[in-house]
Amino acid sequence: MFDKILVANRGEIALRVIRACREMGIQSVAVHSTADADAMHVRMADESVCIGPPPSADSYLSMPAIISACEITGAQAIHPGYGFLSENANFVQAVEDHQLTFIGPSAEHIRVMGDKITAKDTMKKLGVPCVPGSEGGVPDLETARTVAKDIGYPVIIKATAGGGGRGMKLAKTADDLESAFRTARAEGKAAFGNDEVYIEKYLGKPRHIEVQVFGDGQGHAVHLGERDCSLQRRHQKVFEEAPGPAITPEMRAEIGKTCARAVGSINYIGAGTIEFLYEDGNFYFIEMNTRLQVEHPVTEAIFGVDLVREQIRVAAGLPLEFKQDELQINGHSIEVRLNAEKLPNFSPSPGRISQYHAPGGLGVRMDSALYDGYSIPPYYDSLIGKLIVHGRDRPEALARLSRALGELVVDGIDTTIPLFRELLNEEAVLKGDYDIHWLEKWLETNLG
Ligand code: MV4
Repeated sequence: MFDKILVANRGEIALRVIRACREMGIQSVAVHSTADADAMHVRMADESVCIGPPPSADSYLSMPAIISACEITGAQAIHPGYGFLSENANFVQAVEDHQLTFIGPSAEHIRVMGDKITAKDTMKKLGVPCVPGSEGGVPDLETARTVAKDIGYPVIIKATAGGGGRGMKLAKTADDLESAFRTARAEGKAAFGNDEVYIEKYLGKPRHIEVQVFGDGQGHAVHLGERDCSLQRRHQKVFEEAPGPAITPEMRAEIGKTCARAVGSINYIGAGTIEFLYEDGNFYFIEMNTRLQVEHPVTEAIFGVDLVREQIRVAAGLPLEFKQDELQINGHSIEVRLNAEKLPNFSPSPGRISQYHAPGGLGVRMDSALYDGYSIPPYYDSLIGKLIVHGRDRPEALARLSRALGELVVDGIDTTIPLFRELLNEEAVLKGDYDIHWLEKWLETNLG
């Protein structure tokens, strides 16, 4: 096992990793920009290293600065958290070239899943159900017309280097195809330097269901059920839950088995998430994320496992601490993402926290790096914390969420907390009866 791990991140996820290290008797090293000298992750780690000026490109994204920080402190492994360098295959390569361990998947798996066409091709060959669409890339407009006519309109054109909603264009009819094709290409080229696109049948009212998988890198893999993350705004999740309210135990077992078999057969190591659109009882693969996700705590709550601990164990060459048949779902969990944003436009709201009070009690987990008097710097994303509740069933989790939101105090800045208090009055949220478009429509009606 490692003696010392460097955490290449900030905010609540850096705390999350430091906490796992401490429970495992592993020393932790925080890295920080000059804007984060007073940040909680710096205080909570055993050691810290300043790695550069405020812009992420010069600090949290600086590979030489982070690798140097390992060499200075003697850290043997790097946990990337989410975002930043967590899905950067070149970084994994650089880490390994320096005889350090990346706590996460191989550079090759990150590369394969980072290209959406190769990801889909790989999953299809492994027996994972995919959205009907083109075989690989679509090189020109003529091919696009043939494919679209074949699968039937509406279709969606997606940039292979995209993901998270970028470089994606809908063509409702044949009249829209040329424009959608050209725009998706241009966006892919501009944003990612890659103009390759592919085509899928457009699903009109799906849910976003993602399956948590975990591999030991030796061909053994398990699944930890699904999360329903349909409540999103501009491709940013705001409310996530596990298990999915629309998923039966039989469907879970079937899709879970398919996903675990798929990642086991490629010797995947660490945590991964296989994203699906779910409509009319069918799962359709869209993307795979090769990182620990923001919403991992809802899975931890219902399975009673520490996913970061397991990431560290498998990176050190140890086996997983549980087998598939030992994983049982207990109750229901919901997470809400608390952002420093001003409603109704969700504009960033950095500034000083004059008062912070975290909720507590049975079934309440608050993952946040806030403290009284902390100033949220304007350079990074607006996530200030995650409130995660766990109950014996969904109604109990909802009641607990409502109660915990009532206890939570974040003063001095604007936050998205009032939004959750309102959402908990909505029939659709209370019943779990929503799709990926529900929240945007609700915001339009209620805040627009
Ligand atoms: C789709 C789709 C409908 N049909 N693909 C958006 C982000 C990226 N991960 C995939 N996305 C979508 N792909 C087909 N074939 C609709 C979306 C989509 C969406 C997906 C998940 C959660 C929220 C969404 C909001 C708008 C569109």
